[in-house]
Amino acid sequence: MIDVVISGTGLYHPKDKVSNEELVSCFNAYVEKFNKQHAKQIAAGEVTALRESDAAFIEKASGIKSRYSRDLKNLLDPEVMTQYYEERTDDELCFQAEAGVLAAKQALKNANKLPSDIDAVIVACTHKQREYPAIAIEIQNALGITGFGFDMGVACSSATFGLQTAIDSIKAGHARAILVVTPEIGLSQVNFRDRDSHFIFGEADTAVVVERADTCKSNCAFKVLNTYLKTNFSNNIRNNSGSFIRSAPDTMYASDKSFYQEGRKVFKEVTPMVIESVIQWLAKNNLSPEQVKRYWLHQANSNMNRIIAEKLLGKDYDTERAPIVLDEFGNIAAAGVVVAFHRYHSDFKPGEYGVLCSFGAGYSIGCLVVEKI
Ligand code: CO8
Repeated sequence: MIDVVISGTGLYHPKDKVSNEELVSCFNAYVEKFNKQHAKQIAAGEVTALRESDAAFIEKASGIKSRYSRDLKNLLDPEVMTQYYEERTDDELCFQAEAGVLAAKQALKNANKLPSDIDAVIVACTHKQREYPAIAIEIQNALGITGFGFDMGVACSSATFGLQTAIDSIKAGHARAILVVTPEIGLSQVNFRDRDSHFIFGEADTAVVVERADTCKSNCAFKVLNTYLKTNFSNNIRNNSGSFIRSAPDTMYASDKSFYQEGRKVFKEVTPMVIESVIQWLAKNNLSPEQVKRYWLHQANSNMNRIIAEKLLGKDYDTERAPIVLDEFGNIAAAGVVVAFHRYHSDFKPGEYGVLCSFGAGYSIGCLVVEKI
């Protein structure tokens, strides 16, 4: 039996931070202009007036205070309200691969590994900049890694599903070590004119080195005791953009071709699913929720994470046991659990347990039970 460890993680994010207030001020300028332009139709009941957004609501309902953006200028321009990505030639490293490489280099350094020690790259994230060639193969090439690479995605659970795939590959003897890279570039998939969701997302890029325990040279590694995946089909988080988009030009830019959700339903349905699943999975490892030092949870909503942590650890739980990074980053989709782990693991002592747990569109839940070695 081959033991597998997480031996290093990396994080890269754009430098520009956007506060709720800045985002709301841009949104409300757009609302004011729209309502003025359509005043007659609104008065005649032909058009519905848009409602303003509110920074205090955003923080209270989600816990989000800021997020990082790659293009502040256009994002905060009420005439544009989206990020632009400059086109590059096919000979240049693409935007997403570049972000992935930056995170991957840091993960390799933290794992004390060279590219020659790695046998595969899995890009596991929500959105891809292009259909093919795989972003993973471009990252593999940029880092000088031999072996194989492929892209995969399960929205917010992409990283945990990718980690299980990598761990299984290593256990099966297909690779000694694998880089799981999660470059979340999803702000281009957000409709910043939609009051319900304009504040939710941010961008960040992560990478994780997983490898055979007997090759590990890291001074901070976690043995993977078990991994668990679960999916339940739901339409409550959806994005209908995809390969058929050119076949329906009339609806190419319709609102269902970007992120949309029934946020309240997601909250109510996913929260109990996560609690029940984690308790069951821990029991399979003869662990009680209390024996787990830290839960690195998906970072979508701090109220959701609080309810989950209260059920697992009791009402008065120490908040360091389920740390929040979404206040700074917003929802960074699949990168959320990895950022929480990356920021909050250095205090672990050998023998202490932790749980990485993602949840989101699908619905999907991915869970890794780990032990510091
Ligand atoms: N400003 C002011 N008021 C607002 C705003 C706003 N921006 N938005 C809504 N309101 C109002 C509503 O109008 C409503 O008032 P009224 O009843 O008078 O109309 C009131 O606030 C309450 O509205 P909601 O019930 O919608 O608000 P909630 O309390 O439910 O909060 C949340 C909304 C924060 C969205 C919350 O429901 C939530 O976080 N739910 C969990 C959702 C979740 O986790 N989703 C996962 C999404 S991500 C994912 O899984 C993968 C997709 C990856 C995409 C990656 C892209 C980068």
